[in-house]
Amino acid sequence: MQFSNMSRRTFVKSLSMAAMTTAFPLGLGAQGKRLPNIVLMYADDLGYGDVSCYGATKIKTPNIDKLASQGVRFTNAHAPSATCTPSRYSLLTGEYAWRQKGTGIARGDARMIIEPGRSTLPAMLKKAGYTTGVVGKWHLGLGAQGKELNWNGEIKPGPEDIGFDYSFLIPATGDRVPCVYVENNRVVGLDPSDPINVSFGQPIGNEPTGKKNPELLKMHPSHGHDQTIVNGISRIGYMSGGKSARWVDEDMADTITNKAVGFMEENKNKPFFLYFATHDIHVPRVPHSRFAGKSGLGPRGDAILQLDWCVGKLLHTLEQLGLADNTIVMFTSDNGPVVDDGYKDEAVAKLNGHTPSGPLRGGKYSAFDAGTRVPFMIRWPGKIKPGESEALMCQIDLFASFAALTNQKISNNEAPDSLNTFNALVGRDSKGRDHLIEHAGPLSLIQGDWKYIEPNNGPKVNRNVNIELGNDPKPQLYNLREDLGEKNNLAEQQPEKVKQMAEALKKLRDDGRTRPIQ
Ligand code: NG6
Ligand code: CA
Repeated sequence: MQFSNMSRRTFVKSLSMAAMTTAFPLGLGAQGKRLPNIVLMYADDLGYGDVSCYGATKIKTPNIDKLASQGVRFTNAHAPSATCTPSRYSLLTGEYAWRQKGTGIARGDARMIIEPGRSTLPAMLKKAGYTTGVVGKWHLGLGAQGKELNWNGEIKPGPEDIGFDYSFLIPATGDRVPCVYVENNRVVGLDPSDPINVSFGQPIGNEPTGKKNPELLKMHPSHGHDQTIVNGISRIGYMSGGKSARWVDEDMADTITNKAVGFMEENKNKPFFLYFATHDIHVPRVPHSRFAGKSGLGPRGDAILQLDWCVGKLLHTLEQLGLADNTIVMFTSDNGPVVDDGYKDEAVAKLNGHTPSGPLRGGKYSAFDAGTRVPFMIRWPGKIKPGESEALMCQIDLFASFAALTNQKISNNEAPDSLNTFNALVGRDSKGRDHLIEHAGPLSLIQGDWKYIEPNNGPKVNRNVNIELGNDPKPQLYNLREDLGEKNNLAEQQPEKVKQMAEALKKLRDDGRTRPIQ
């Protein structure tokens, strides 16, 4: 076990040695005790520096902070990729998304990217006896590959074909059509006499667009996002029909939070897994009037307050249902932060000294660490001693780690890149992974303190979003312990290290897997 040969440095600052060595039984299910519920709160585009427990001073996130203070707060935990679709693909399948074509940012009408029947995190937990639900942003495609997608009938395959018992979805993103919810394969509130049509090529129907009718907008695009107008906001893509089913952005957080609460209430007497994927703080940022104008940082800050409220509401529900003690709660984000991601929402003008990336370089889309290093915390009262951990962690490992917890065997061809880091997750191992591949445009390899970014000819900066992408035609090598902000490229000084890491990355890529064959 990793635990036995870990370096007992001062990584886990306030965890006592006693807590790190006290064993509690794995596979509780096998021993006849009720398995703990698992709630995974997955924020969108929330950066390492966006919450006060990670150092933000211009905004307060009391509920997220409380969760962190009651559990382990990780300082070196990563989303698998620097954008949404590949991160979620990897989270659910335990396979690095870059191994498969078609796992980039999905269109609003993309067909399902994860093939039906495939072994996934929810399918594995379902086998272990869990009732599984997904509420919120999906962005992994719906409907059969190669077939027409009809939004007016049964939309299949969907989440239930990869292990979810219940689903309530924002099909893609808040800024992509169709702007409707899909609950258990059907658009919610659809009037059959007003069918939905969606297009990501030619305009469809005769509805106003952001491009032609800017006078109708309550929020204007800064780049892209100038197609069909829904709720006064122009989106990516065209849609017509489905008027009665269209969401109201201001109510979105309440809507999905209520669905998540309902799922927990309904399943309170049996083990459940809830994957709660928020729309916040992705664009368009249109929070409810309870939060609008409250942060002083514009809608982006207000969306952070709203997100924090959602976290509080879910935690409160667990208390009320008497489930808090027997529930593992995690909170993290799908990729790093972006300030202007396509709408003129004052996010840049009102930053007010707030630093969404914290001490890290880059942001969403970037190979620099802010692309993937995100807030990550886990609470399990009585089982996990509160503290802080520097272990190298990745969301891709939840599959193998929870398989270990629930006594599920995973075969060699399942979840090929998911490592069992359960001991690190619960604060008993201060090291976590021995390596990690980060994914933006180029791949990066992290080994110990070192990070190697492979050469890439892409642009250095994405001018629209004003983020350094970490692309460089030359190799980059950083010592993250000494240079967390990746300012000092040591590649020329350390050619041997570069060679070793480039070869290691090549092998991990060519092998098609990173979990050793057993
Ligand atoms: C980009 C969008 C951006 C956002 C992103 C996906 C434009 C110009 N930009 O293409 O606004 O939607 O895709 O974000 O259209 S993610 O968090 O879901 O990956
Ligand atoms: Ca995202």
